[in-house]
Amino acid sequence: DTWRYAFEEAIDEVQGIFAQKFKEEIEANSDHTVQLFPYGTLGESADTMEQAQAGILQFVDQSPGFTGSLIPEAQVFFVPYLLPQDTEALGEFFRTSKAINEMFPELYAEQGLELLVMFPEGEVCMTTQEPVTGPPDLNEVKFRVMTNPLLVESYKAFGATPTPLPWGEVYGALQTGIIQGQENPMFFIESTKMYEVTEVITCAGHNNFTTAVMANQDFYDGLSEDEQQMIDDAMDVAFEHIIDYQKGLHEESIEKIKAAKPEMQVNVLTEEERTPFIEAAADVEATFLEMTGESGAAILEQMKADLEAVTN
Ligand code: 6CS
Repeated sequence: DTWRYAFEEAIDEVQGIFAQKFKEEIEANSDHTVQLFPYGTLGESADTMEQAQAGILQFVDQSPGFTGSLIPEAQVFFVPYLLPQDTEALGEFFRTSKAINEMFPELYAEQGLELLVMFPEGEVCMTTQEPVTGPPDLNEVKFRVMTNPLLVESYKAFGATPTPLPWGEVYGALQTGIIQGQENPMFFIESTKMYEVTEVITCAGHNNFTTAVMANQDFYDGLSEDEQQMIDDAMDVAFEHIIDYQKGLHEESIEKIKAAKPEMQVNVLTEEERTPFIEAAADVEATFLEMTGESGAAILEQMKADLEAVTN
């Protein structure tokens, strides 16, 4: 039979490359067919999540940027400066983390979802109209964030005026001046041509984009153990493929942006310039703990232990 799998990006963007690898593995190892639905074919991210929960879709890729409104603990990925920028350490963290591989699956299960994998999509950088060297430069800047309460808190702490919007509205809102900034990994800034509607890219090292792939729980539970294992194995293969695929992608994307728009500024903040952003992160962490109580505190503590294990 056919398994339907929706994701939040185009077929040739990171989530699409991952999904294609998964499809290839499943189709090589079984009689199942995987039908891929890239961003835009079934609505916004919130729509595909509803479809996966309802069992219309068997698989969905939704980043915690959106899932945070459904599973508050998933907002932990928006505590600034929690994740390392070192891609080796980051890959190892997602492979080995107890928080990711044991604790989060229980929380997703409460929403009718079998969490299969989480993977990184690259350092998140800001794009704005004016240069940003510290929080005062974000004052009065209406800054688009994914629809996630903690991300709103982050950008408040960074001095901006956060504006949560679904992805589909971002290009137009920047073009018409309704918003003046947004953040995303470099490959996505390039592929979606965010550089056409902003002038400056600023990398402050505050986050790395995380995404998650899950299955409808009833669908997954109804499979044989062999089929479940085949899915888990295909996810593992796709995970290693996507980590490998992203090597050098950030730098290549900067080159492409500069080729397309030579006047685009790309700034990497110095340690000193980062300091006020790092200081603001403590307030965001405190807000995360207020929002999520004991369960959030347990996740955060475990994540810190898991990160410690891969960065030392
Ligand atoms: O900013 C967003 O909404 C989108 N960014 C990425 C990198 N993937 C999907 C998501 O919808």
